[in-house]
Amino acid sequence: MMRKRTHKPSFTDWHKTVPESTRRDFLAKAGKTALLASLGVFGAGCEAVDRGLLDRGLTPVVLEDPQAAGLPKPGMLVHSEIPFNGEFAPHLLNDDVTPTERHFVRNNSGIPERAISQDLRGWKLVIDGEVHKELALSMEDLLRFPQVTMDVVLECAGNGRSLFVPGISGTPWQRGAVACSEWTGVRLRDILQAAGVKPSAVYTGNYGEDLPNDGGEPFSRGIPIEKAMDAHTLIALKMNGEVLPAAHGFPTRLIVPGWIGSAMQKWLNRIWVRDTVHDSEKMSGYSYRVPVYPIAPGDKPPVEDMRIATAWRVKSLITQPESSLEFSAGTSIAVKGHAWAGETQIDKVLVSTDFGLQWQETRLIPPSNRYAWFHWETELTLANKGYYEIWARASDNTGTAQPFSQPWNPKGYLGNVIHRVPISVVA
Ligand SMILES: Nc1nc2c(c(=O)[nH]1)N[C@H]1C(S)=C(S)[C@@H](COP(=O)(O)O)O[C@H]1N2
Ligand SMILES: [Mo]
Repeated sequence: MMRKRTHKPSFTDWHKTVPESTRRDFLAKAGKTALLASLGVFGAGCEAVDRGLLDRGLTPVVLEDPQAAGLPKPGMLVHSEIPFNGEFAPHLLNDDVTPTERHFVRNNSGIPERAISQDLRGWKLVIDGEVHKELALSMEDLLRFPQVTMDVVLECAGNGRSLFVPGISGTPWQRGAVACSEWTGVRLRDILQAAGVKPSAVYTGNYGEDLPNDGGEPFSRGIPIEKAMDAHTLIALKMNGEVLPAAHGFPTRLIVPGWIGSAMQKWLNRIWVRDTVHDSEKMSGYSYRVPVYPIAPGDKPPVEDMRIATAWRVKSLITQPESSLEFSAGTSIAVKGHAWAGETQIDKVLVSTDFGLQWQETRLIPPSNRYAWFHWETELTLANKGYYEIWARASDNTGTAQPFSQPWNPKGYLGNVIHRVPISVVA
């Protein structure tokens, strides 16, 4: 027997999810001119926009309606509409393979028009730089290569940012900017081999069709050539068996298993093979970089002491029970979740209900393939009434386990502090 408590603890603000009816009028209500001005796109007033004189084809990209791309997804916690960022509560992520309608969305810019209209006309994927033969591949060309299907964890580097103390600006992801969907596509290695990688190749510079609203540098990141040549690194053409949805990168995106989500370029249209570490804006400074040594919370190390964030750390999520449920004393409580570990292997997941004094093992269910998440489950019985927290702690085959307190870094990346789910037990 369980029922929902009426007073939820304040750290689970899922009721902020945008309801169907209000988001529809978001742009209208906000006032387009005010919105543009607030985004710093134009100075005060853009009369042509305000008076509806620009038709869709001429609409500034910042005014693209997320709805055209099927956003927000029902039940999503929306952090921002332009660019669109939204995630799901952990209890909505219980599936072994995350359905597309539960996969978080993280955009740095607008969704390209081509993706929204699913239009392949004029689309090519260019491979250039340190290659013997430059390629410009059409979708038909890509489909001629062997197609590979894998379940892969995709997690934003900033997932869990809202749990860092002191707080950090940026999208305040809770725990749901992670998913494990099924991706189908071509091995990046096969494409690079077709182009003939020169010995001078060091890194890729990946580009997509999305352009920033402020006219700045496009979102571009890269990966070392060794990771690009790994058999698991894909140019994905499908997600969960369907052509890539607009929000997730139509027509192609990179899947770089085990690594932070920003490595997985969406709306991919160019891979520039470079003879140096990719030095775009999003590879430099404090972007997607973490200190090389531990720092005190709130400190900002000099930029030369920052390194590029790559693989995820060992991590787990409790997907059942949902936060803040009430149970009767003495009943069995099913506890479930997932665990994943970047480039290492999950070894075990332990759970505790007494703030870490005692731990119990969970049953581990290995995934279908490497780089997909493990599932774990157990049952708990709490004999006495009271407030409890279910804690889950994963460890990997190198003996590394999740921390109890989040090590801090200036941008709130790679958060992997243990997940704690509050419940109450009544007599
Ligand atoms: N072209 C492009 N690719 C991108 C991004 C982007 O803004 N533009 N965001 C990246 C980041 S930071 C993440 S976490 C993932 C999110 O993928 P998803 O929206 O499919 O969940 O895409 C990555 N690829
Ligand atoms: Mo991200």
